[in-house]
Amino acid sequence: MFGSYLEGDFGNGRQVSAFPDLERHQPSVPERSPEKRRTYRTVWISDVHLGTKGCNAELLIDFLDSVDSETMYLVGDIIDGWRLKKRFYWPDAHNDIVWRLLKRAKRGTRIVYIPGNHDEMFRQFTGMHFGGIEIRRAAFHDTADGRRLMVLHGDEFDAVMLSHRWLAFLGDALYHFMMGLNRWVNAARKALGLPYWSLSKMAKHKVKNAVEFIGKYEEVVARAAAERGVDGVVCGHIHTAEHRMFVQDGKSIEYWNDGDWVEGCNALVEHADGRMEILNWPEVVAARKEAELQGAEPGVAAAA
Ligand SMILES: [Mn+2]
Repeated sequence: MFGSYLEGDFGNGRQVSAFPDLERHQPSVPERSPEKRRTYRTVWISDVHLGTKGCNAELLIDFLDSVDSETMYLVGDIIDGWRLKKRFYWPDAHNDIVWRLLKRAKRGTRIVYIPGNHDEMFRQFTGMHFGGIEIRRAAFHDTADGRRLMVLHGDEFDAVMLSHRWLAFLGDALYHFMMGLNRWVNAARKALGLPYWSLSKMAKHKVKNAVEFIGKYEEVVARAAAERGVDGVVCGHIHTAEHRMFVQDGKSIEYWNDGDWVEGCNALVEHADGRMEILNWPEVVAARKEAELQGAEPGVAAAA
């Protein structure tokens, strides 16, 4: 199913084998030199949805070729097994991402993969290692400045959010429609030389029910983290990158969501001193292109 990368039946057989020979198989998009990368202590990404058209592989490849870290958490929904079962879709760029992740593990990055609901077929491998990637159901991360964070995908809280289920159904159909629209809008913008633009990011901030749902979700997750006695939580699942602070029993709890690579294209990073930051990769790319343009035309830089 995954060519020479991951072989196995993701329906009933539920097996994964045959990892690539990283030297013999080279990615279709050549990897940029690993020397020039920005290095962080930790990187969190989730909701990549490999195996769907929604996955923004181009931006993720750019991110992986630009950033390195001591530890990397893959916070679920990396491969979309649900969609793959319905309709097989696996372009070369998706292999390129798997190649880059395995290569990164081989180079010494500690990679912890916490499967989500769309890649729950990997949950049965909890506690095992594949190609240097550790599979876990959840993890605890200690930051450089001594905070303890619980890391999990976040679909665990869907049951708690049952009253909002109608929204989830409506949301799914609407979401796929909007993602289609998002691709068309961005193909047009790209042709015009305009930077990437997120349609649903705007919509999420405009639609009252979605805002309420997300706000409630964040609170539920943060409260659960507080009950576990940690300082905060990192999750994904709702495709909305966010940092919020909550107070539970007089103790502050931090909520982080690392976003997605379907339309927001965000990653969460921890700097060497423990400071954390949400990166918006389309903005980083736009800034880099702007700088390159100014570098090429000194007159423009001077005027700006
Ligand atoms: Mn999910």
